[in-house]
Amino acid sequence: RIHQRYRECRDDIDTLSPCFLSVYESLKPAKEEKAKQNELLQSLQKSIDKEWPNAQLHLYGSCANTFAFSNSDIDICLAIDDSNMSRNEMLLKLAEILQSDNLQNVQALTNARVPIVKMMDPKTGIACDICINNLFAVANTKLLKDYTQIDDRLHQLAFIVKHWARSRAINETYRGTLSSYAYVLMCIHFLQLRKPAILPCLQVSKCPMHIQLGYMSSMDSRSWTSVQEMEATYVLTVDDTECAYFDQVAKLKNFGAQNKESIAELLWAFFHYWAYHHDYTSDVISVRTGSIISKQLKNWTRRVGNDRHLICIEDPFETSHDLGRIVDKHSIKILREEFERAADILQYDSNPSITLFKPYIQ
Ligand code: 3AT
Ligand code: MG
Repeated sequence: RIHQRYRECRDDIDTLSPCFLSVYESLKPAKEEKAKQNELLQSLQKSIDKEWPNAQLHLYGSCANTFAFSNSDIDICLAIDDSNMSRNEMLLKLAEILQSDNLQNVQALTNARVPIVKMMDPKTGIACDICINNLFAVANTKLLKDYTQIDDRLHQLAFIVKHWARSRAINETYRGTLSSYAYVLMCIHFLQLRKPAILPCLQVSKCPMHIQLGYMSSMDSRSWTSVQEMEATYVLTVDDTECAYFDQVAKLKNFGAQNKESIAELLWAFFHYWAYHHDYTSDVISVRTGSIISKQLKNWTRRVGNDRHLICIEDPFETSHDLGRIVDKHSIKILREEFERAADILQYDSNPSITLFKPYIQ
């Protein structure tokens, strides 16, 4: 480990970028998919309006945060203020509405961690999960999407990491590995910590200003001003928690320009970080502060019930929520072996953009 920790990046690393970029291009969904999703959303909104005229449907998850592959399922949140009904009653009623609208395979999963109605639209073939009043997910979806507007390398890195995780069967929360949402947060955090930084910390009002300004030292004066003015321009209050951050990201378009690292170098460094540098015993990654914070500070030092905190990823808004808590003794070993495998492939393999994604056969 010590030896790997200090190894230098291979000399030909930049020649690998075009291959990774073509993998990335092949993963991006076609534009028509978006149109089909919107069509479905509008027709669902019409069915809901008849029963609940004040309810709103919001897309969230990968189809709304720009990190969706082709043919992904879509995640929808029904925002409704109806104090006469419990959430389960609403879910059952929603299932009834959808069924009478000829949607297929309608199923209400009232006991899931996030209770949902599942269904499939026979016209477009799109599968959908609908949850109720999960507004944290709406806010974190927008945060992820806003980060992607700042530097294209986030989108490239996160797509490739998601594809790798899916190919290697380590994107399965029901088996104790990480969600897509967790992988995207890992990518954002990694880019916040590059030197010079590729991404800022948008939840800046909670973060000491000198840290932000330190990152910006070599930028032009116009961007400098916009960062000094960086304050919460988006606020959504969910269950007494304020989800607030600076969302005028068009002003931060050049933020990462000082950093010239290519996608291949970033992938190399990302996997090396998680394989050989991250301190799994003491550290928590925090997109909210754009820094590493300690497990001690969060009181995540030992197992509580089923939450083990063996890899700690702080949720940017629900800050008591560790996205790694589902990872257990067995799956942390698998994850770390996969990080090491990926790091070693990027270091030595002659064809890493193929080998990296070799499907894991169970
Ligand atoms: P896929 O392309 O579907 O794999 P996704 O981004 O849709 O990726 P998920 O299906 O894992 O990701 O989750 C859907 C959204 O739900 C993403 C995020 O807005 C929210 N979400 C997922 N897991 C959590 C969590 N543990 N805490 C808070 N929000 C979450
Ligand atoms: Mg999803």
